[in-house]
Amino acid sequence: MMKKHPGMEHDEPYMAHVDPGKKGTIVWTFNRAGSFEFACLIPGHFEAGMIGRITVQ
Ligand SMILES: [Cu+2]
Repeated sequence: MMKKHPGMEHDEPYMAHVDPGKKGTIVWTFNRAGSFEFACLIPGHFEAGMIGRITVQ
């Protein structure tokens, strides 16, 4: 989706856009255990490894 629409705004409570050199905070509340992935959606960043995994026990 981001490759098709690179100017797409990310303005959902579960998303953050952080300028280079800056910091941001997202608060996620999990209501079940499991393994969850998160990633940067800027085109090429996911492929470059800007991904992570959270394990909720
Ligand atoms: Cu990125």
